[in-house]
Amino acid sequence: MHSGTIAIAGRPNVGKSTLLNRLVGAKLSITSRKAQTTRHRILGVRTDANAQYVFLDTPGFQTKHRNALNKAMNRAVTDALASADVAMVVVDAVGWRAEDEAVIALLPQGHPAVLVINKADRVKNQAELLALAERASKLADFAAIVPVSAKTGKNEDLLLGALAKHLPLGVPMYEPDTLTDRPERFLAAELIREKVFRLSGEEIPYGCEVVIDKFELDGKLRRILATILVDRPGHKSILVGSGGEKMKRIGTEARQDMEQLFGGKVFLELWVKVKGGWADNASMLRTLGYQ
Ligand SMILES: Nc1nc2c(ncn2[C@@H]2O[C@H](COP(=O)(O)OP(=O)(O)OP(=O)(O)O)[C@@H](O)[C@H]2O)c(=O)[nH]1
Ligand SMILES: [Mg+2]
Repeated sequence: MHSGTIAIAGRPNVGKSTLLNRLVGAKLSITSRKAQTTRHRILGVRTDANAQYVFLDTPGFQTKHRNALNKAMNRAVTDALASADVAMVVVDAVGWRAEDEAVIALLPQGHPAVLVINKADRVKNQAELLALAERASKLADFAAIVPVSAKTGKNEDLLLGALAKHLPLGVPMYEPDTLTDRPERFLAAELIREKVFRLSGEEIPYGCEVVIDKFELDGKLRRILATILVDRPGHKSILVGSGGEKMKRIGTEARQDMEQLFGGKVFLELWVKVKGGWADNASMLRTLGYQ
């Protein structure tokens, strides 16, 4: 059986996490319109009759370092690329940028790389895809170039076929029904963070983090107590202000996603706390699970 790891790398916002979720058939990795949504390496497993794909979703690669968090995020990208059997570089069908070239420059020698042109649903003229493929193939020797749409599922099978060919033959690493190596506690925190990214303005998401204070199984019910850390007092007032409507929505939507992913009822209680400077504090970042 073909079985191995595939690092998913690309600049922010090209649809890496949407693609991971599509490929594993579950909402494992959080997604939003905002750049830098993914902050950790997210492992997702898909097991078919002839192949086991162990995907490693990674944060969008940053060409500008702002703080220790950004550095940790970029490290997650280079570590995943170094450890994976195959690299999958994702670019956006609309708009080539210098950052795409920076990602291609990270590809380690000697590992096969596949270029994925995502968001193909946004391109009417196929010549545009060809021009992009040509441009990219001047920069690296890609084993395959596949246009896909993570949104519609277009060319999913073609992509899987192109990847399987380059996975080593051997015994699968995970049981066939394994989805991820991340515990529910981690996934719960991520789903809450996704709602903050999706439901609050431009500034709050980048300064926010989520900590699970309690995660208890009470029969089939999961009781979760979580705190959203924000960078500034002003951010806290925006989140909890105006009758707590925003917090209610964040809580409801996060809870619904958790119930879907975990397959059981969830009771979720959310708090907001101000914790300035966490994103540039090495020991705090370690506590939060960054390496
Ligand atoms: N039209 C279209 N939109 C897509 C497609 N794939 C992803 N998107 C959208 O693109 C945006 C970014 O998607 P993500 O999956 O969060 O992107 P990402 O590359 O993981 O982003 P970071 O984690 O921030 O690096 C979201 O609004 C997605 O809905 C696609 O195939 N077609
Ligand atoms: Mg992502």
